[in-house]
Amino acid sequence: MSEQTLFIVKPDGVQRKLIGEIISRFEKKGFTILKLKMFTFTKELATEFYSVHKDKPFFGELLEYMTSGPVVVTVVEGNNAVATTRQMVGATKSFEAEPGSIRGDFGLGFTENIIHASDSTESFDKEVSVVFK
Ligand code: FUP
Repeated sequence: MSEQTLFIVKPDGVQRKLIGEIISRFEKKGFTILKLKMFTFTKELATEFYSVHKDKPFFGELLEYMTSGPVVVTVVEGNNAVATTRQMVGATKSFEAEPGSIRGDFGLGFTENIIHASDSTESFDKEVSVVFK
């Protein structure tokens, strides 16, 4: 079933010059790129984006990192997009992520884990409205 989802190349991914590599993987997989934008999160926008985590102990660190430099947000469309994208991204802790996944191939970090992807269509709807408002 064709679906849309969103991924964000996070500040460490941009700094490490992985934008092209990451977008290329999604294109080669067969996804259609619908929207693409580079911007830097303000504290306010990052708080809105990660509102589900706002009471977590790691929230301060997460906010600091997400606002530390530019990100690239992309909306893609294709078969089973949400689950397939999560699989391509890999486990949250990059040091545990499967080789072949983006986090598994390019990182060792936890907070700094290169890429974000929506975890459900509900999250996608919320996230797209925050970053493309
Ligand atoms: P994910 O869906 O894989 O991006 O992970 P989560 O939604 O669980 O967490 C959002 C982000 O918070 C993660 F990408 C990394 C960061 N995080 C921490 O820094 N510390 C934690 O204990 C949990 C998550």
